[in-house]
Amino acid sequence: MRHVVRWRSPIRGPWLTSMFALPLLVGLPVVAFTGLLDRLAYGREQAIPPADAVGGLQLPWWDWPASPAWLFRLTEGLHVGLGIVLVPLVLAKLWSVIPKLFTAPERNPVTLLERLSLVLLVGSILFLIVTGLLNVQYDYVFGFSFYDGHYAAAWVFLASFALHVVTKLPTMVRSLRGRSLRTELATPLAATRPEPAHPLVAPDPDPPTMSRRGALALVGGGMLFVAALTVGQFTDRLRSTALLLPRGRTTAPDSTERGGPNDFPVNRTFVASGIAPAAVGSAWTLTLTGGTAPVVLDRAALAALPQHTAELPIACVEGWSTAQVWTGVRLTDLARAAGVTDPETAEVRSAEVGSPFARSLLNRGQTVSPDSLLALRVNGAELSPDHGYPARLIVPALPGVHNTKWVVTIGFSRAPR
Ligand SMILES: Nc1nc2c(c(=O)[nH]1)N[C@H]1C(S)=C(S)[C@@H](COP(=O)(O)O)O[C@H]1N2
Ligand SMILES: [Mo]
Repeated sequence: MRHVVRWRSPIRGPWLTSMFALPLLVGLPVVAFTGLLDRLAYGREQAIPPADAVGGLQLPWWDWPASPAWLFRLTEGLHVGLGIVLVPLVLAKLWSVIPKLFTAPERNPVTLLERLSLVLLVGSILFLIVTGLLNVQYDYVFGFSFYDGHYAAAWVFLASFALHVVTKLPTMVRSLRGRSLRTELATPLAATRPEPAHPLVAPDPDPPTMSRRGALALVGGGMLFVAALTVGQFTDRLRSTALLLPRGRTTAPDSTERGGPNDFPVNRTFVASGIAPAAVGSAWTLTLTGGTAPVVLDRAALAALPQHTAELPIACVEGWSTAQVWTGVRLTDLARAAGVTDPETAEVRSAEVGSPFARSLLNRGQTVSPDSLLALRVNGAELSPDHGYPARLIVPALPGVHNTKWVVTIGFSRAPR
């Protein structure tokens, strides 16, 4: 192989690369698997349809369950949280193999194919990181669907990752066996020498400026730092520390809700929804359909129905999550009020128009769960306008985005007989 550029770090080599690779070998499949689960949780007929196959790649669909209530909070939290924490490690791994990407491959089909799979692996993982981070930080800044783009790239990643693991696993094991971690951890800068000759090892290295243990500590420290900035996204008590992910921190700083029962993250504020205040004022009504005739309830009638309280999370696909205590009317009680005793699905609509989040379609398990509520109150107080007053949907294990706020209609379908 011919070196096009000269790389001089004396600590680059197969052992260091393998040390970076080992935790990725465990962590990246977890990120990928939970990401695919999140897509399943999103549902196939939901408002922003991930519905149909992207490029012919279809997941086997099954109905996302409504129990345990924390399921989506866990899968989404793992996907986004672990995905973010692994970024320094991915970058370190890329740094460690960079000479390989700049050597001209031999012109035989096998090495060319291997090189192509590496390009796809590196390209897809960078694409996934960038789109994922942008989606957490900003509303849809892409010229394409985040959902479809991120999903299609995930398949490119999975295929090239699998090929990479199969072809490189023996090298990784051999490299790790070749040096003792204990010895490396005891080796200071002054005693740091290059690994034996290898395509990754610089032929004429510069003197070391960092030991291998220093490099491991730098990357590990970077991961811990990122983790510390991220953990507040998922932890109500540490919310204010979530510096990396500003949308999850709290309600607006100038909000009158600060410190009150409605002080938890808001995705879209009432003002941003564009709903006319009169539409959710004293003239507001809820229309239930699916029975022989529509049933219309005002808020007093709704409040007079049996009220049920449950602690349920909101877990946003953007990564933040929170758990709050919600009180409202069970969907099954609303179905009965509508004249549907054995509901199959529920289609919930908001007073908001023109937003993909203004409609939510629930499967049977989500419709009949005893904790699935049309909530009127949170933490013992009336819902604030930002959290969906007069009424909002809250369903266990449902992705946050489908917990529609400012609800005006619920349509039930009957179980087929
Ligand atoms: N009508 C409507 N409902 C909505 C949204 C919206 O923009 N419009 N945002 C959804 C999203 S993405 C999330 S994460 C949750 C957040 O609920 P919260 O703002 O009460 O915390 O509301 C969901 N319900
Ligand atoms: Mo969300």
